[in-house]
Formats: sequence, C-alpha cells, structure tokens
Amino acid sequence: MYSTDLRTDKEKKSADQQILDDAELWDTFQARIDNGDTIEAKDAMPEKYRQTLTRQISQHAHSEIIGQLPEGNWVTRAPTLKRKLILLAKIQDEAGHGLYLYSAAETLGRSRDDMVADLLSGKAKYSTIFNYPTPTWADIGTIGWLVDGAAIVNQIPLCRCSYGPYARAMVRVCKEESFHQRQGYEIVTTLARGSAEQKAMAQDSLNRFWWPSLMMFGPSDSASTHSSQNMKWNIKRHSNDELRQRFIDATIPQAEFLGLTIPDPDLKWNEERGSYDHGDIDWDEFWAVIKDGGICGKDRIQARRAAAKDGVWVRAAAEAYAAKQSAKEQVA
Ligand code: BYC
Repeated sequence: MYSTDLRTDKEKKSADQQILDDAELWDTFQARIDNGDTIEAKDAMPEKYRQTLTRQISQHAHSEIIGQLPEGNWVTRAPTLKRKLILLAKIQDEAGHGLYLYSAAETLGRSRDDMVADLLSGKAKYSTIFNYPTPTWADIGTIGWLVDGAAIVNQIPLCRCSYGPYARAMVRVCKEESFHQRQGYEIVTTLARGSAEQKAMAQDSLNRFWWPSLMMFGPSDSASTHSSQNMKWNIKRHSNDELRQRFIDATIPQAEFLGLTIPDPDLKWNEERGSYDHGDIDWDEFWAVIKDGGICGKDRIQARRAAAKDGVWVRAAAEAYAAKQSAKEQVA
C-alpha cells in the first residue's frame, strides 16, 4: 500500500550512495550515538543500523499482533462482564501497539504490507511466548503479570533507544503495559486468595509460564548475535541476561506475597551479588519453538492468515473511501 519512509526518492538514493561511498559515515554516525543524539528517519545511517532496527521493530510489531491471540481465546469466557471489558480493552491496546510499531518500522523504508507478508509466510519471527497455549482463565492473569511484566523490563530502556520513532512509540507502549501488568497481577491475586482450586489454577499457570517468560529476553548473552553491535548503537541499553535478572529479582517477591512458588528449585538469594541465582533455562526448547513454532505456532499463523483474508473487503472499502475523499478535495 504505502510506506511512511519520510525521505524523497532523491534523498533515499543519496543516502544509499553515501552508505556505499562514505566509509567515514560509520565514524560520524558512531560519534553522534556516543554523543547521545537521537537518530531521526531522514538522517544518514549505516545500512546495517537500518536493517537491524527494521528487523527488531517489525518482530516487535508482529509480537503485539500475534500476542492478541492467546488472550482473545478468553474473551467469550471471561468470568464476569467487568473482566471481559478489561480484557477487550487490553487486547485492543495490543493492536494499537502493533500499529505504532509498524509505523515506526515504516519510517525505515519497508512497507507495512511487506512486513505483514513476512509474518503470514512464516518468514518473520515473533516472540516465542505467544506460541504457548492459554487453557485456563488464570493464564490471562499470568500473561498480564509475567508477560507484560517482562515486556516492561525489556521496553523501558527502549524508550531511550537511539532511533527516535521507536523510542517515542515505546513511551506510550510502556505506560499501557504498566496498566496491563497490574490488571494481570490483580487477577492472579484474586485467584491466589480464592478457593483452593483457584489458587491451584494460579500455581499451575505460573508453573507453565515462568520459564517461557524468562525466554522472552532472548538467548543468553554468549549466544546473542545482535547484542554487542546493538548496544554500541544504543538500540539496546542492557544485555539480555541483565534484563532477565532484573525481571527475576522484581518478580520473586511478588510471587512470595501471593504465596505462590516459582517453579525453580535452584532459585536462591545470592547475598554477594544482591540478586537471585536461578536454574538453567532450557535453551533447546527456546530454539525449537523459534524453529518449529512450538505448541501453537501453526494455529497462530493460520489465525492471522484468516484475518488477512477476511479483511480484504474492509481494506478495499477503506481505500475506495479514501480515493473518493481525495477526489472530492481536488475538485474543491
Ligand atoms: N522470541 O541476538 P539476539 C508483548 C531471536 S510483545 C523469538 O539476542 P536481539 C506483548 C532474535 O530475533 C513483546 N525470537 O536478538 C504483546 C534473533 O533472531 P534474528 C515483544 C527471539 O534482537 C501482546 C535471535 O533470536 N517484545 O510484550 O538483539 C500481549 C538472536 O537473539 C526471541 C519485543 O519484541 C524470542 N523471545 O534481542 C502481551 C521487544 N529472543 O532476528 C505482551 C523488542 C531472541 O537474527 N525486542 N530471538 O533472526 C528486543 O528487545 C530484542 O529483539 C530481543 C532479542 C531482546 C527480543
């Protein structure tokens, strides 16, 4: 359809030329980053910076859109009208996050249509966490508490990311994630203080979502391919392991407060580090979910493909309406 790459064709060509011709661009660019400058859409930037950001922001957008599906599973079965309204509002927020993020990614030159095509073909990645099923109502609480909680820890530093459009999108996203985290914790609190069955449901959900939530931060630092360059470019401000540890340390007291047990027998407070030691993460599972889609990957992509197909007439109608409006404006 259209792209919000703000550069004219001439500017794009000259930027490409500059990238090819000007080896100094990297130094000049790095100096701007080191100076704490914000990079904007029309600024000259190394092609690799453009590519890694397009990759990360589009994966992030896909995660928001796919992330609606596990929660959408409970809209018709939320236990009360109030719970249903809150859940609908949250899912709608996730759609909004996807839209801000696709727009931010488009400023780097790829169209939203292209990015979505990559998602639908199965080429593009999205967060592994959304390939886990949500068989119980407690999972809706746990997603808010842990998944949105992990997202906040990961995304607060992204508000200071060097790329302006991404950083600005993150500010609003984080405010909303913070509300999502609280509503999730409130659901889990209600269950943990409810009947024995309700508490057991909350514990079972925590057991299933704990380890996948830790995987949201990406592979361990030693296996992370993008971290070192992206930290130099101030896209990432902290490593995957640092943020994961921050999340663990913040979440354990929350579980203890509810009388729930984190499913990690090796969890131990380390006085010297002032932090929790934790057990090994099953990285084979992580890579397998990335590669094969885990339990729900096929269903998730199928659902997005069906939505794209069913929405053809809506997009056609919107385009026809826009064309009509613009024809009217030209006459006026
Ligand atoms: N799942 O070198 P690394 C939400 C890939 S939405 C799948 O460390 P990087 C919410 C990685 O892409 C939350 N793939 O990469 C929505 C790379 O592969 P490629 C989504 C993963 O980019 C609805 C390879 O592994 N949040 O909260 O430096 C409802 C090597 O990794 C994952 C974001 O997207 C994963 N978990 O760091 C509720 C945040 N982890 O691309 C909630 C923005 C890694 O080379 N993204 N991979 O083929 C980031 O901060 C970073 O991209 C990551 C990974 C920390 C995720």
